Amino acid sequence: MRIREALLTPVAFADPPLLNAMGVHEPYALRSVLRLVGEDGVTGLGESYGDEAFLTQARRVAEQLTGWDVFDLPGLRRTVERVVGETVYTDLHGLTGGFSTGKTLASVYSLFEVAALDAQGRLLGRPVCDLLGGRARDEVEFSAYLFYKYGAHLGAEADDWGEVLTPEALVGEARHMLDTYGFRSLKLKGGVLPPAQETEGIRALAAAFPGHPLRIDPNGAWKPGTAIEVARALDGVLEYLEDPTPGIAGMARVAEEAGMPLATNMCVVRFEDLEPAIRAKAVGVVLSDHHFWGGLRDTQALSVLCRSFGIGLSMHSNSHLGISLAAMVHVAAATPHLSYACDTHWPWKETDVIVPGALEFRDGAVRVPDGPGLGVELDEDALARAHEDYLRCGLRKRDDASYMRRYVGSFQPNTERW
Ligand code: GKR
Ligand code: MG
Repeated sequence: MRIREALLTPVAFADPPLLNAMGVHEPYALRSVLRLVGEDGVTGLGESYGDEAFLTQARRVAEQLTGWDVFDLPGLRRTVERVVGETVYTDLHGLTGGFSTGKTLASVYSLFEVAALDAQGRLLGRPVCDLLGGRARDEVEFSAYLFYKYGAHLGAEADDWGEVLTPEALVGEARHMLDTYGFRSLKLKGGVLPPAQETEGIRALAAAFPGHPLRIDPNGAWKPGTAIEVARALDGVLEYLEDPTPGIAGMARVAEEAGMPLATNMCVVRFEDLEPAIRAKAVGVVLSDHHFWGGLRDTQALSVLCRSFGIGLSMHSNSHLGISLAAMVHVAAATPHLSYACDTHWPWKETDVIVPGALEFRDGAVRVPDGPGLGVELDEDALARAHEDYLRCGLRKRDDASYMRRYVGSFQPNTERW
Protein backbone atom coordinates (compact mmCIF):
# COMPACT_ATOMS: atom_id res chain seq x y z
CA MET A 1 0.00 0.00 0.00
CA ARG A 2 1.50 3.30 -1.07
CA ILE A 3 0.77 6.55 0.74
CA ARG A 4 -1.22 9.24 -1.02
CA GLU A 5 -0.92 11.72 1.83
CA ALA A 6 0.08 11.93 5.48
CA LEU A 7 -2.17 14.29 7.45
CA LEU A 8 -0.97 15.58 10.79
CA THR A 9 -3.51 17.34 12.99
CA PRO A 10 -2.61 19.01 16.30
CA VAL A 11 -5.36 18.65 18.89
CA ALA A 12 -6.05 19.84 22.43
CA PHE A 13 -8.27 18.36 25.11
CA ALA A 14 -9.26 19.59 28.56
CA ASP A 15 -6.97 18.46 31.37
CA PRO A 16 -7.46 19.06 35.13
CA PRO A 17 -4.92 21.00 37.25
CA LEU A 18 -2.82 17.94 38.13
CA LEU A 19 0.32 18.58 40.18
CA ASN A 20 3.79 17.18 39.65
CA ALA A 21 7.39 18.09 40.46
CA MET A 22 7.52 20.53 37.55
CA GLY A 23 4.32 22.41 38.37
CA VAL A 24 0.73 21.93 37.34
CA HIS A 25 -1.03 20.75 34.18
CA GLU A 26 -2.40 23.57 32.03
CA PRO A 27 -6.10 23.65 31.09
CA TYR A 28 -5.42 21.76 27.84
CA ALA A 29 -3.13 18.86 26.98
CA LEU A 30 -1.70 18.86 23.43
CA ARG A 31 -1.41 15.85 21.12
CA SER A 32 -0.90 15.17 17.44
CA VAL A 33 -3.06 12.81 15.37
CA LEU A 34 -1.61 11.27 12.21
CA ARG A 35 -3.63 9.83 9.33
CA LEU A 36 -1.65 7.93 6.70
CA VAL A 37 -4.00 7.77 3.70
CA GLY A 38 -3.18 5.07 1.16
CA GLU A 39 -3.81 5.26 -2.60
CA ASP A 40 -6.57 2.69 -2.10
CA GLY A 41 -8.23 4.80 0.63
CA VAL A 42 -7.09 2.67 3.60
CA THR A 43 -6.00 4.86 6.52
CA GLY A 44 -3.50 4.22 9.32
CA LEU A 45 -3.75 6.15 12.61
CA GLY A 46 -1.05 7.36 14.95
CA GLU A 47 -0.93 9.68 17.99
CA SER A 48 1.91 11.42 19.79
CA TYR A 49 3.10 14.67 21.37
CA GLY A 50 1.56 18.00 20.38
CA ASP A 51 4.34 20.44 21.30
CA GLU A 52 5.31 22.69 18.39
CA ALA A 53 8.92 21.45 18.40
CA PHE A 54 7.73 17.86 17.90
CA LEU A 55 5.11 18.85 15.32
CA THR A 56 7.74 20.65 13.26
CA GLN A 57 9.79 17.47 12.89
CA ALA A 58 6.76 15.26 12.30
CA ARG A 59 5.37 17.63 9.64
CA ARG A 60 8.67 17.58 7.76
CA VAL A 61 8.60 13.77 7.71
CA ALA A 62 4.91 13.70 6.69
CA GLU A 63 5.71 15.83 3.63
CA GLN A 64 8.21 13.20 2.43
CA LEU A 65 5.91 10.20 2.56
CA THR A 66 3.93 10.41 -0.68
CA GLY A 67 4.44 7.12 -2.54
CA TRP A 68 6.02 5.34 0.46
CA ASP A 69 4.95 1.71 1.01
CA VAL A 70 3.64 1.19 4.57
CA PHE A 71 5.35 -2.23 4.71
CA ASP A 72 8.76 -0.56 4.25
CA LEU A 73 9.63 0.34 7.83
CA PRO A 74 13.41 0.48 7.17
CA GLY A 75 12.61 3.04 4.45
CA LEU A 76 10.60 5.02 7.00
CA ARG A 77 13.54 4.97 9.39
CA ARG A 78 15.86 6.28 6.68
CA THR A 79 13.44 9.09 5.84
CA VAL A 80 13.11 10.08 9.49
CA GLU A 81 16.90 10.02 9.93
CA ARG A 82 17.38 12.17 6.84
CA VAL A 83 14.74 14.71 7.81
CA VAL A 84 15.48 14.95 11.52
CA GLY A 85 19.26 14.95 11.03
CA GLU A 86 20.99 16.17 14.16
CA THR A 87 17.92 17.91 15.58
CA VAL A 88 17.30 17.42 19.28
CA TYR A 89 13.68 17.73 20.32
CA THR A 90 13.43 19.13 23.85
CA ASP A 91 10.44 19.70 26.07
CA LEU A 92 10.17 22.12 28.95
CA HIS A 93 9.41 19.61 31.68
CA GLY A 94 12.04 16.86 31.40
CA LEU A 95 9.61 14.38 32.98
CA THR A 96 10.75 11.71 30.56
CA GLY A 97 14.45 12.26 31.09
CA GLY A 98 17.15 13.84 28.95
CA PHE A 99 17.15 14.78 25.27
CA SER A 100 19.25 13.53 22.39
CA THR A 101 19.19 13.10 18.65
CA GLY A 102 18.56 9.39 19.17
CA LYS A 103 15.52 10.03 21.35
CA THR A 104 14.21 12.59 18.83
CA LEU A 105 14.54 10.08 15.98
CA ALA A 106 12.90 7.37 18.05
CA SER A 107 9.97 9.66 18.99
CA VAL A 108 9.28 10.87 15.46
CA TYR A 109 9.71 7.39 13.96
CA SER A 110 7.28 5.95 16.49
CA LEU A 111 4.37 8.15 15.41
CA PHE A 112 4.68 6.94 11.81
CA GLU A 113 5.47 3.32 12.68
CA VAL A 114 2.27 2.96 14.69
CA ALA A 115 0.19 4.41 11.84
CA ALA A 116 1.96 2.11 9.36
CA LEU A 117 1.21 -0.94 11.53
CA ASP A 118 -2.43 0.17 11.81
CA ALA A 119 -2.62 0.43 8.01
CA GLN A 120 -0.90 -2.96 7.57
CA GLY A 121 -3.38 -4.56 9.96
CA ARG A 122 -6.35 -3.03 8.16
CA LEU A 123 -5.05 -4.29 4.82
CA LEU A 124 -4.48 -7.80 6.15
CA GLY A 125 -7.61 -7.88 8.29
CA ARG A 126 -5.53 -8.64 11.41
CA PRO A 127 -5.06 -6.77 14.70
CA VAL A 128 -1.71 -5.03 15.24
CA CYS A 129 -0.81 -7.43 18.09
CA ASP A 130 -0.85 -10.26 15.52
CA LEU A 131 1.68 -8.36 13.42
CA LEU A 132 3.83 -8.08 16.55
CA GLY A 133 3.97 -11.82 17.07
CA GLY A 134 0.54 -12.57 18.52
CA ARG A 135 -1.13 -12.21 21.88
CA ALA A 136 0.71 -13.19 25.03
CA ARG A 137 -2.45 -11.98 26.83
CA ASP A 138 -6.00 -11.11 25.80
CA GLU A 139 -6.30 -8.14 28.10
CA VAL A 140 -3.86 -5.62 29.49
CA GLU A 141 -3.94 -4.51 33.10
CA PHE A 142 -3.55 -0.82 33.97
CA SER A 143 -2.92 1.01 37.23
CA ALA A 144 -4.88 3.92 38.70
CA TYR A 145 -2.79 7.06 38.20
CA LEU A 146 -3.44 9.27 41.24
CA PHE A 147 -2.44 12.92 41.36
CA TYR A 148 -2.46 15.62 43.97
CA LYS A 149 -4.39 18.42 42.34
CA TYR A 150 -5.85 21.87 42.70
CA GLY A 151 -9.63 22.12 42.77
CA ALA A 152 -9.90 24.42 39.76
CA HIS A 153 -7.98 25.97 36.91
CA LEU A 154 -7.25 29.68 37.30
CA GLY A 155 -10.41 31.65 36.68
CA ALA A 156 -12.51 28.49 36.23
CA GLU A 157 -15.09 26.68 38.35
CA ALA A 158 -14.08 23.70 40.50
CA ASP A 159 -13.93 20.40 38.58
CA ASP A 160 -15.73 17.23 39.69
CA TRP A 161 -12.58 15.74 41.26
CA GLY A 162 -12.15 18.70 43.61
CA GLU A 163 -8.95 19.65 45.42
CA VAL A 164 -6.72 16.72 46.42
CA LEU A 165 -3.94 17.75 48.82
CA THR A 166 -4.58 15.59 51.89
CA PRO A 167 -4.46 11.83 52.57
CA GLU A 168 -8.26 11.81 52.98
CA ALA A 169 -8.83 13.50 49.63
CA LEU A 170 -6.32 11.16 48.01
CA VAL A 171 -8.21 8.13 49.28
CA GLY A 172 -11.42 9.69 47.91
CA GLU A 173 -9.82 10.17 44.48
CA ALA A 174 -8.54 6.59 44.52
CA ARG A 175 -11.94 5.23 45.55
CA HIS A 176 -13.61 7.02 42.68
CA MET A 177 -11.07 5.60 40.21
CA LEU A 178 -11.33 2.09 41.57
CA ASP A 179 -15.12 2.17 41.58
CA THR A 180 -15.21 3.42 37.99
CA TYR A 181 -12.44 1.38 36.40
CA GLY A 182 -11.73 -1.51 38.77
CA PHE A 183 -7.96 -0.88 38.92
CA ARG A 184 -5.89 -3.00 41.31
CA SER A 185 -2.50 -1.25 41.30
CA LEU A 186 -2.38 2.37 42.47
CA LYS A 187 0.31 4.84 41.45
CA LEU A 188 0.73 8.19 43.18
CA LYS A 189 2.39 11.05 41.33
CA GLY A 190 4.62 12.53 44.00
CA GLY A 191 7.27 15.25 44.12
CA VAL A 192 4.56 17.76 45.03
CA LEU A 193 4.36 17.84 48.84
CA PRO A 194 7.19 17.29 51.31
CA PRO A 195 8.15 13.57 51.28
CA ALA A 196 6.79 12.91 54.78
CA GLN A 197 3.33 14.05 53.65
CA GLU A 198 3.48 11.91 50.52
CA THR A 199 4.56 8.95 52.67
CA GLU A 200 1.44 9.57 54.76
CA GLY A 201 -0.60 9.62 51.56
CA ILE A 202 0.75 6.19 50.60
CA ARG A 203 0.07 4.86 54.09
CA ALA A 204 -3.51 6.11 53.87
CA LEU A 205 -3.93 4.33 50.51
CA ALA A 206 -2.45 1.12 51.97
CA ALA A 207 -4.88 1.25 54.87
CA ALA A 208 -7.90 2.03 52.69
CA PHE A 209 -7.12 -0.51 49.96
CA PRO A 210 -5.37 -3.50 51.54
CA GLY A 211 -3.84 -5.90 49.06
CA HIS A 212 -3.67 -3.33 46.24
CA PRO A 213 -0.11 -2.93 44.88
CA LEU A 214 1.17 0.64 45.40
CA ARG A 215 3.81 2.84 43.75
CA ILE A 216 4.97 6.43 44.14
CA ASP A 217 6.76 8.52 41.49
CA PRO A 218 8.22 11.89 42.58
CA ASN A 219 10.01 12.38 39.22
CA GLY A 220 13.42 12.87 40.84
CA ALA A 221 12.27 15.40 43.45
CA TRP A 222 14.23 13.81 46.29
CA LYS A 223 17.90 13.77 47.21
CA PRO A 224 19.32 10.24 47.47
CA GLY A 225 19.37 10.37 51.31
CA THR A 226 15.69 11.37 51.44
CA ALA A 227 14.80 8.69 48.92
CA ILE A 228 16.50 6.09 51.12
CA GLU A 229 14.49 7.30 54.13
CA VAL A 230 11.24 7.05 52.18
CA ALA A 231 12.21 3.62 50.86
CA ARG A 232 12.79 2.45 54.46
CA ALA A 233 9.55 3.98 55.68
CA LEU A 234 7.58 2.30 52.90
CA ASP A 235 9.39 -1.04 52.90
CA GLY A 236 6.84 -3.80 52.41
CA VAL A 237 4.24 -1.24 51.30
CA LEU A 238 5.38 -0.38 47.74
CA GLU A 239 5.62 -2.79 44.80
CA TYR A 240 8.15 -0.38 43.29
CA LEU A 241 9.57 3.09 43.85
CA GLU A 242 9.68 5.15 40.66
CA ASP A 243 12.39 7.75 39.91
CA PRO A 244 12.91 8.81 43.54
CA THR A 245 16.06 10.75 42.59
CA PRO A 246 17.62 11.93 39.32
CA GLY A 247 20.36 10.14 37.40
CA ILE A 248 21.82 6.64 37.28
CA ALA A 249 24.39 7.30 40.05
CA GLY A 250 21.77 8.62 42.50
CA MET A 251 19.37 5.81 41.67
CA ALA A 252 22.14 3.26 42.23
CA ARG A 253 22.82 4.71 45.70
CA VAL A 254 19.15 4.43 46.61
CA ALA A 255 18.79 0.96 45.06
CA GLU A 256 21.56 -0.35 47.31
CA GLU A 257 19.51 0.49 50.41
CA ALA A 258 15.93 0.11 49.17
CA GLY A 259 13.99 -3.07 49.87
CA MET A 260 11.79 -2.66 46.78
CA PRO A 261 12.84 -2.40 43.11
CA LEU A 262 13.42 1.07 41.67
CA ALA A 263 11.61 1.87 38.43
CA THR A 264 12.39 4.59 35.90
CA ASN A 265 11.12 6.52 32.93
CA MET A 266 13.72 9.22 33.50
CA CYS A 267 17.23 7.76 33.77
CA VAL A 268 16.83 4.94 31.23
CA VAL A 269 15.18 6.44 28.17
CA ARG A 270 17.33 5.11 25.32
CA PHE A 271 18.93 1.75 24.59
CA GLU A 272 22.32 3.39 25.30
CA ASP A 273 21.24 4.04 28.91
CA LEU A 274 20.72 0.35 29.65
CA GLU A 275 24.36 -0.71 29.91
CA PRO A 276 25.43 1.90 32.52
CA ALA A 277 22.19 1.47 34.49
CA ILE A 278 22.50 -2.32 34.58
CA ARG A 279 26.19 -2.14 35.46
CA ALA A 280 25.42 0.25 38.34
CA LYS A 281 22.42 -1.90 39.45
CA ALA A 282 20.42 1.33 39.40
CA VAL A 283 17.02 0.03 38.25
CA GLY A 284 14.87 -3.04 38.78
CA VAL A 285 12.05 -1.98 36.44
CA VAL A 286 12.19 -0.05 33.17
CA LEU A 287 9.05 1.82 32.18
CA SER A 288 8.66 1.47 28.45
CA ASP A 289 6.81 4.04 26.37
CA HIS A 290 6.49 3.39 22.65
CA HIS A 291 6.15 7.15 21.99
CA PHE A 292 9.83 7.72 22.72
CA TRP A 293 11.34 4.22 22.73
CA GLY A 294 11.09 3.99 18.93
CA GLY A 295 7.66 2.48 18.40
CA LEU A 296 6.00 -0.84 19.11
CA ARG A 297 8.71 -3.15 17.75
CA ASP A 298 11.52 -1.42 19.65
CA THR A 299 9.39 -1.61 22.80
CA GLN A 300 9.37 -5.37 22.32
CA ALA A 301 13.15 -5.30 21.82
CA LEU A 302 13.46 -3.37 25.09
CA SER A 303 11.39 -6.04 26.79
CA VAL A 304 13.72 -8.81 25.58
CA LEU A 305 16.75 -6.91 26.87
CA CYS A 306 15.08 -6.37 30.25
CA ARG A 307 14.23 -10.06 30.48
CA SER A 308 17.80 -11.02 29.60
CA PHE A 309 19.15 -8.94 32.47
CA GLY A 310 16.49 -9.91 35.01
CA ILE A 311 14.86 -6.48 34.95
CA GLY A 312 11.10 -5.98 35.12
CA LEU A 313 9.11 -4.05 32.50
CA SER A 314 6.19 -1.75 33.09
CA MET A 315 4.75 1.10 30.99
CA HIS A 316 4.88 4.89 31.38
CA SER A 317 2.19 7.25 30.15
CA ASN A 318 1.57 10.92 29.54
CA SER A 319 -1.79 12.63 28.94
CA HIS A 320 -3.10 10.79 25.85
CA LEU A 321 -6.11 9.88 23.75
CA GLY A 322 -7.56 6.63 22.42
CA ILE A 323 -5.21 6.02 19.49
CA SER A 324 -2.29 5.96 21.92
CA LEU A 325 -4.17 3.72 24.36
CA ALA A 326 -4.94 1.28 21.54
CA ALA A 327 -1.25 1.17 20.56
CA MET A 328 -0.26 0.66 24.23
CA VAL A 329 -2.75 -2.21 24.54
CA HIS A 330 -1.56 -3.95 21.36
CA VAL A 331 2.12 -3.78 22.21
CA ALA A 332 1.51 -4.80 25.82
CA ALA A 333 -0.61 -7.74 24.66
CA ALA A 334 2.14 -8.91 22.28
CA THR A 335 5.00 -8.52 24.78
CA PRO A 336 5.36 -11.65 26.93
CA HIS A 337 7.80 -10.05 29.40
CA LEU A 338 5.63 -7.33 30.94
CA SER A 339 5.83 -7.52 34.69
CA TYR A 340 3.40 -4.94 36.10
CA ALA A 341 0.13 -3.13 35.36
CA CYS A 342 0.76 -0.27 32.89
CA ASP A 343 0.26 3.43 33.58
CA THR A 344 -2.46 5.42 31.86
CA HIS A 345 -3.81 8.97 32.21
CA TRP A 346 -7.12 7.81 30.64
CA PRO A 347 -9.42 8.64 33.61
CA TRP A 348 -8.35 12.31 33.53
CA LYS A 349 -9.81 13.21 30.16
CA GLU A 350 -13.42 13.73 29.14
CA THR A 351 -13.24 13.72 25.35
CA ASP A 352 -11.51 11.73 22.64
CA VAL A 353 -11.00 11.62 18.90
CA ILE A 354 -12.00 7.97 18.46
CA VAL A 355 -15.45 6.42 18.20
CA PRO A 356 -16.30 5.24 21.74
CA GLY A 357 -16.68 1.58 22.63
CA ALA A 358 -13.56 -0.15 21.31
CA LEU A 359 -11.52 0.36 24.50
CA GLU A 360 -13.31 -0.38 27.75
CA PHE A 361 -11.86 -0.84 31.23
CA ARG A 362 -13.15 -3.88 33.13
CA ASP A 363 -11.56 -4.85 36.43
CA GLY A 364 -8.74 -2.43 35.61
CA ALA A 365 -7.92 -4.09 32.29
CA VAL A 366 -8.58 -3.36 28.62
CA ARG A 367 -9.35 -6.22 26.22
CA VAL A 368 -7.38 -6.14 23.00
CA PRO A 369 -9.77 -4.78 20.36
CA ASP A 370 -10.65 -7.47 17.79
CA GLY A 371 -10.93 -5.19 14.76
CA PRO A 372 -8.15 -4.98 12.17
CA GLY A 373 -5.17 -2.71 12.82
CA LEU A 374 -5.37 -0.86 16.12
CA GLY A 375 -9.09 -1.66 16.22
CA VAL A 376 -10.18 1.94 16.79
CA GLU A 377 -11.96 4.29 14.37
CA LEU A 378 -11.42 8.01 14.11
CA ASP A 379 -14.43 10.22 14.84
CA GLU A 380 -13.88 12.93 12.21
CA ASP A 381 -16.20 15.42 13.95
CA ALA A 382 -14.48 14.89 17.29
CA LEU A 383 -11.09 15.36 15.60
CA ALA A 384 -12.29 18.64 14.08
CA ARG A 385 -13.53 19.81 17.48
CA ALA A 386 -10.26 18.87 19.17
CA HIS A 387 -8.35 20.74 16.46
CA GLU A 388 -10.58 23.79 17.01
CA ASP A 389 -9.75 23.56 20.72
CA TYR A 390 -6.07 23.47 19.80
CA LEU A 391 -6.40 26.62 17.69
CA ARG A 392 -8.49 28.38 20.32
CA CYS A 393 -6.54 27.46 23.47
CA GLY A 394 -3.37 29.17 22.27
CA LEU A 395 -1.05 26.65 23.97
CA ARG A 396 1.78 25.46 21.73
CA LYS A 397 3.98 23.63 24.24
CA ARG A 398 3.50 21.99 27.60
CA ASP A 399 4.79 24.33 30.33
CA ASP A 400 3.70 23.13 33.78
CA ALA A 401 6.23 25.36 35.60
CA SER A 402 5.12 28.70 34.10
CA TYR A 403 1.49 27.84 34.73
CA MET A 404 2.34 26.92 38.33
CA ARG A 405 3.97 30.33 38.81
CA ARG A 406 0.61 31.89 38.14
CA TYR A 407 -0.67 30.03 41.23
CA VAL A 408 2.52 30.38 43.32
CA GLY A 409 4.71 33.25 42.12
CA SER A 410 7.95 31.94 43.66
CA PHE A 411 7.59 28.33 42.41
CA GLN A 412 10.71 26.52 41.23
CA PRO A 413 10.58 22.92 39.91
CA ASN A 414 11.11 20.44 42.73
CA THR A 415 14.00 18.55 41.09
CA GLU A 416 16.14 17.09 43.92
CA ARG A 417 14.55 19.65 46.20
CA TRP A 418 14.04 17.58 49.33
O1 GKR B 1 1.31 13.82 33.65
O2 GKR B 1 2.28 15.10 35.11
C1 GKR B 1 2.21 14.07 34.44
C2 GKR B 1 3.29 13.04 34.64
O3 GKR B 1 4.21 13.53 35.56
C3 GKR B 1 3.98 12.69 33.34
O4 GKR B 1 4.31 13.84 32.62
C4 GKR B 1 5.22 11.85 33.55
O5 GKR B 1 5.99 11.81 32.40
O6 GKR B 1 3.67 10.09 34.09
C5 GKR B 1 4.93 10.42 33.85
C6 GKR B 1 5.90 9.72 34.76
O7 GKR B 1 5.64 8.60 35.13
O8 GKR B 1 6.95 10.27 35.05
MG1 MG C 1 7.48 8.24 36.08
